Amino acid sequence: MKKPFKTEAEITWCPGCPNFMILESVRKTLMNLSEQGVQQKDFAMATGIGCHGKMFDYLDISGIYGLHGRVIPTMLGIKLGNPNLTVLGFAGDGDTYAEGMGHFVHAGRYNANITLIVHDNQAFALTTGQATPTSQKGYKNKAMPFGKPTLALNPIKLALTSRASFVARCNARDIAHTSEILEKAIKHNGFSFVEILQDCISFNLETNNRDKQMYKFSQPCKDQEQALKLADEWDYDDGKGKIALGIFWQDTTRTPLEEELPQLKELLKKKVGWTGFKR
Ligand SMILES: Cc1ncc(C[n+]2csc(CCOP(=O)(O)OP(=O)(O)O)c2C)c(N)n1
Ligand code: SF4
Ligand SMILES: [Mg+2]
Repeated sequence: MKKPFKTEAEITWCPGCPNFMILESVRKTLMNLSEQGVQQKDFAMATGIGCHGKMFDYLDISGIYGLHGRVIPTMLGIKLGNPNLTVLGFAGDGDTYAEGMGHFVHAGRYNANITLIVHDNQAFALTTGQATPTSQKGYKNKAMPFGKPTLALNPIKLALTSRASFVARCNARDIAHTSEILEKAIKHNGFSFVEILQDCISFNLETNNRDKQMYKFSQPCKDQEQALKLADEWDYDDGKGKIALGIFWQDTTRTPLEEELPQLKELLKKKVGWTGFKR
């Protein structure tokens, strides 16, 4: 029998890849939301190109299989076309923090009501494991046999300082927690960024199995200073630091982009996209 929100396409991820768990977390979230009245047709997605991008093939909602690095502009395009859609973006760490970085730093400022989900496996996995901006210093891969010579960036700190109004991190292997965070992210009325730490069992094995380093916190931080401090506990280069999981920041006082633009506000009020707009 067909499972809700799942296509019947054959799954080609490596057997045991935590992407399977991310897919289950997303399905669980969408099933919860559909019980609360959101219909399948109300969701739309954009994906990048990479192992994460295959979410497009396996998740049964409409969308655009985008270009590598262009998940955010594709999501914005969908949102501007019909602000009533619940827009989800599935992106990779290479996709978001390398080629797509210019979009990432502006997304928080724009604050459109969209949810960006980054599958961070600290590698360009689909292209056989080259180093990304979040790979740890010293990571040996085929393109850098002597190890990555540069430091990693911390996307949580970057999102916080780029004014994202919802910033969270979770563990791909914890389906219940990831699904809980995703539901809150989708319900947040503004730009939500969810970084999912994901093992890649074929490349960058050094960063796998970090569950013992991870701990969950329950309440969003009360201010940016506290959120930055928490994000600083682990700098992505460090094999030892404590990895905090939860909602680092949620600002509910901001107005989303769609509500700042009169034409889009009208579409929201009428619950239609541009094709249903009567002048
Ligand atoms: C515009 C463009 N640049 C580069 C590529 C090559 N490319 C395809 S997948 C990929 C790696 C993706 O890595 P990441 O975004 O981390 O996703 P993962 O495979 O790890 O899920 C790259 C570099 C491409 N297809 N298109
Ligand atoms: S290469 Fe890594 S991320 Fe890609 S499917 Fe295999 S285990 Fe998963
Ligand atoms: Mg990756």
